[in-house]
Amino acid sequence: MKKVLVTGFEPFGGEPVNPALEAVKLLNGKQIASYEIISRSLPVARGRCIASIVEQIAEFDPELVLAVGQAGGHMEITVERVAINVDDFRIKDNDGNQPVDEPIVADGPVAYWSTLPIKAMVDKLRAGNVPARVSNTAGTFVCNHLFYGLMHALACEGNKRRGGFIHIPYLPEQAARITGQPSMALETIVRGLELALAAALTTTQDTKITGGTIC
Ligand code: PCA
Repeated sequence: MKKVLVTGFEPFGGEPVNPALEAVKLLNGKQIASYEIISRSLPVARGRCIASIVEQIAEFDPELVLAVGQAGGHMEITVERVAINVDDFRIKDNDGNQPVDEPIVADGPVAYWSTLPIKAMVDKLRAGNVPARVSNTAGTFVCNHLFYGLMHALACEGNKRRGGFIHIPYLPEQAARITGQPSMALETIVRGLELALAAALTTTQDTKITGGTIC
């Protein structure tokens, strides 16, 4: 059976859990649109997370790769449009790195687009009653770093497999501790990821519907 690799990050920034890892663990071994889902964890570490996903791609030979990360403060599941070639870390990663304005790939392109149908994915989530939107920035921390590294690796192979990134909100148990932050139940996040994967696997030409912002 054809495979899909879904990754989730380990906890970081002092949090005991990362909803991305909790959610992707629940997808491991499932079947979506005749594809087998393989989920794996990644370290929140500059460089090492890219090396790890590249190894996982070599091991499983997936048709599609979806990376998932926590975005504290987000109210919806956000499907990322673009990864940019810069590391500008506001906090240290789990290895203690804190680069400022450094390229992820020296002499790499400024940015890579997701090669997933981001509009169709958002549409499918909303139709399934899961709050979602397109996001035009994955930040400048480890998630953007991994997203850029992933898209660079896929481009270097000739884009024979598709890839992209999704950010998800805090879990209610995290928001209850931090206070004043939005959250989403784990079961809703998991259902959202399943819908997003189903849309990505069954859509080759993205839907032309607006997902932009004014500023
Ligand atoms: N979120 C962070 C890094 C790991 C994660 O889950 C980010 O958005 O960069």
